Amino acid sequence: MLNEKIADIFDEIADMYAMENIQFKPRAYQKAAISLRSLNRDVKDIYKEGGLKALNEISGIGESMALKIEEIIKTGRIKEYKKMKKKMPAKVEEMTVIEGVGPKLVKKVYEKLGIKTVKQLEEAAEKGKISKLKGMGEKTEENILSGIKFLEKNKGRKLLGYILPEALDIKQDLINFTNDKNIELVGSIRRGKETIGDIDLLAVSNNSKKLIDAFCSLRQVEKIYARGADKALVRLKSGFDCDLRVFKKESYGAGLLYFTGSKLHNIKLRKMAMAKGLSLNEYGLYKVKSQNLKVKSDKLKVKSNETKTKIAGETEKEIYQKFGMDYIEPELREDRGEIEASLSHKLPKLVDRKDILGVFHVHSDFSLDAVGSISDLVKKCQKMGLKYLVMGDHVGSLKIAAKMEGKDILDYIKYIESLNKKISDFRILSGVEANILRDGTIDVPDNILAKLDVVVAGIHSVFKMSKKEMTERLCKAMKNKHIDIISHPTGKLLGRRDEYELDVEQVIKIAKETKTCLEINAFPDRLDLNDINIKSAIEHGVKLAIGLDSHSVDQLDVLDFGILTSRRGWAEKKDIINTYSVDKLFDFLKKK
Ligand code: DGT
Ligand code: CA
Ligand code: CA
Repeated sequence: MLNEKIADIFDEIADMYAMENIQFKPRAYQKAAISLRSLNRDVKDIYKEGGLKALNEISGIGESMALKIEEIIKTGRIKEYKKMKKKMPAKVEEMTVIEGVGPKLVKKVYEKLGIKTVKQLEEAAEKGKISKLKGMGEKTEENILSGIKFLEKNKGRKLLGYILPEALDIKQDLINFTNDKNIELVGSIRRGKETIGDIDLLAVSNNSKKLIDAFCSLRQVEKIYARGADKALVRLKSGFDCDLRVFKKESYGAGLLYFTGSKLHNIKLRKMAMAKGLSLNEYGLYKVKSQNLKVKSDKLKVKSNETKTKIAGETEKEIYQKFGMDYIEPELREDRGEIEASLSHKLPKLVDRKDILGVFHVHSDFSLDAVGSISDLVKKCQKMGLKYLVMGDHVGSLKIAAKMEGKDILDYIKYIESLNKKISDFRILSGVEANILRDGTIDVPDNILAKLDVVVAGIHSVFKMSKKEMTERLCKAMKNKHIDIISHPTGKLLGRRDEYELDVEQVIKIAKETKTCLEINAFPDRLDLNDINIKSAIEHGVKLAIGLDSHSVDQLDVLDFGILTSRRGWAEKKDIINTYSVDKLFDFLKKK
């Protein structure tokens, strides 16, 4: 789709305006980019049907952005962008992906040192040239280097949130193409892991040639690495690798089990099989009998001969059953105690999409930071079968949004009340996301926090602190009785930066003591808390809230990633407050 290409250009233009200290313009381009990325139709088609007017009607796209889109559709380029690129030939987008590198830094290193690429930036930092520039110190230089290293270390792995839609598309195309219904995503995608190495598909078919041919000729395929009778490996145009393996019906379960992984889970199962005189591979579970055969020849030789009888293979469930185990959900298959829990019939009953009644931490255009009005968000939530929506627009002094303070927040609460009067069988809760300052305080007065239904608070600046200081900062915030939920508690950005220094165990302990919820941030770049921390929080009796951190109506769909991550953390319905009814939620919030 053209949408993605235009969105990338808009992002770059936004950065270039930010370089020049031009206000407002960057925001318009960024918002238009978000809105283009979340459209599920090609803008080209929208334009063809309804012209400029239709473009203008897309939420988040104003008149001037509509004109830019028209220009690129008609002429294939944007004049303004070409002009800017001449002045600033550095690869702005490539460089600003590095944590700690913003547009202004890019401008400075280009103007002073002629740096245009990440590679040149790395070389200059290594030689100590950056710290010598005015206004930059050794700290900046260190940050640049560690940011680049982090990117390199994570190269090759993609975020679940970006790869899953494409994987589902491919699966659906294959199903449509071949009429074979039994095609499944396996590997780390089926386990819902936060980052993914490659897409794995598994199919059942008696005509594997037809399926392999269809797979290799999919429109998404760029290159075929390998192609055999029952498997193929391709490179997709989007840059991902994708595997397909075809199985016969009688081995489907064993194939699913093997290729879903994880490797550690498989290895443990295979060892258990061996200890029982069984053998497990991707085709089935077998009983092994070894007999000593006496073979007559010149000398009497004793030869050991193994015979294998298949005892299970068609479904995963029957294989687990042969081990005396309950079925283990894919999200748990990491060898983190699930095999033992299954053997003693103590597996958790994982939270499910249908248990979810409401969503937290949703941004809207009220604070000018997101696209989509609260009314539109409500409509989408209702379509999703939800009963309530807890708003979470930014407030306080943070620069990322138009400042919403004091009276603005009161207006926001009133506005939400007025909307609530117009809808039935659904409730909007007034809520905000506030900033936890360096000293653990919040930059919104208590009397205003008290008027909101739900206060989410998170760290959005000053990430570099000692472990002790950072832990105290978060704990102090949790002791504030108005704060209900801590957003993205560990602060990591997948593929971009690690967690800040933090004693997570201590945070969990204080969360329990203060009756504060911790967030499971569902946004693909965050997924924070992660699976391991979720499990630990649950073991300590802390309640968790799936927060979407969405910035457009379509982004409400990230809920699915929040659920997958919760399940990977062994969460049950009772652990996740999104499963509470509105009444139960209010009761719960009152207890703090
Ligand atoms: P990824 O792609 O790095 O995100 O992770 P996975 O888990 O999808 O790994 P992948 O694609 O290499 O392989 C898919 C599954 O196949 C994996 O989860 C378990 C199984 N598998 C692959 N190699 C081995 C192996 O050497 N031993 C065993 N037991 N299983 C394997
Ligand atoms: Ca994989
Ligand atoms: Ca693979």
